[in-house]
Amino acid sequence: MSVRALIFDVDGTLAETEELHRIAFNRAFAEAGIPWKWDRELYAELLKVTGGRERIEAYTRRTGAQEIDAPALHRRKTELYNEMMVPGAVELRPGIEDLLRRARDAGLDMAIATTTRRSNVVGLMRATLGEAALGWFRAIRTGEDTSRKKPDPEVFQLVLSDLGHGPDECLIFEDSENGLRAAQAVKVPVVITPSIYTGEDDFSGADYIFKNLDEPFSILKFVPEFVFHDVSPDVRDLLFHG
Ligand code: XBP
Ligand code: MG
Repeated sequence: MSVRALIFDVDGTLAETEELHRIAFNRAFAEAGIPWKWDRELYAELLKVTGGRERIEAYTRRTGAQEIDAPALHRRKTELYNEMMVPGAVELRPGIEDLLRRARDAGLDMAIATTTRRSNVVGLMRATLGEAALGWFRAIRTGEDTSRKKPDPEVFQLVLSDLGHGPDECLIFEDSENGLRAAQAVKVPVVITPSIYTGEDDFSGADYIFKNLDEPFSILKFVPEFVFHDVSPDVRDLLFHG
């Protein structure tokens, strides 16, 4: 395999943004006078449902609450999230900026495949690498482009079609089991870096699992059946700085 494109999930992979999402949800609930407060333990559970609106709808069903306007609440949550997304609010995860720059220098295509909203991707880039960094990505597909969210593979299918590369020419970076299952469905090799909320997820079948992407010592484990030498030197160089 020769890698021609790197495809990145956003939340939990590029940055630990789920804490900001959680705070934004709680602020939107408080503003609307809804007596819900999602603590970290509950939020970890609720993350099994991808998509913020879908998460509100699932929680509404679970609590039996009446008169919850999930689309309006979610719109407000997105506004609050973007207000909070200022420089310094979150950092990119260790190794991400370096990996993006090295991949760019190496002439690889890069893409984003996320279930979150486009404005949140723009906000994250603006607050970290600067808005111009959005231009580093040849394809950006978000929850607004799909009718089904991860673990459904739709967002990855769109990105693969945008890029025009075969699955064996790409590498997907994910932090969650939902993301891994979506990636596996399109038969693209997957690098997992578990995030603060996904450490207990089932990552069986992942090609690599690293703590972070900053240095070789961050390897959590190699999946036993994975034969490292089957992978071309370009992947090795990217992940291990040569
Ligand atoms: C991230 C999500 C998103 C965010 C909230 O999944 O599930 O729903 O929690 O974003 P992934 P929105 O990292 O797999 O893309 O509120 O904008 O949906
Ligand atoms: Mg994620």
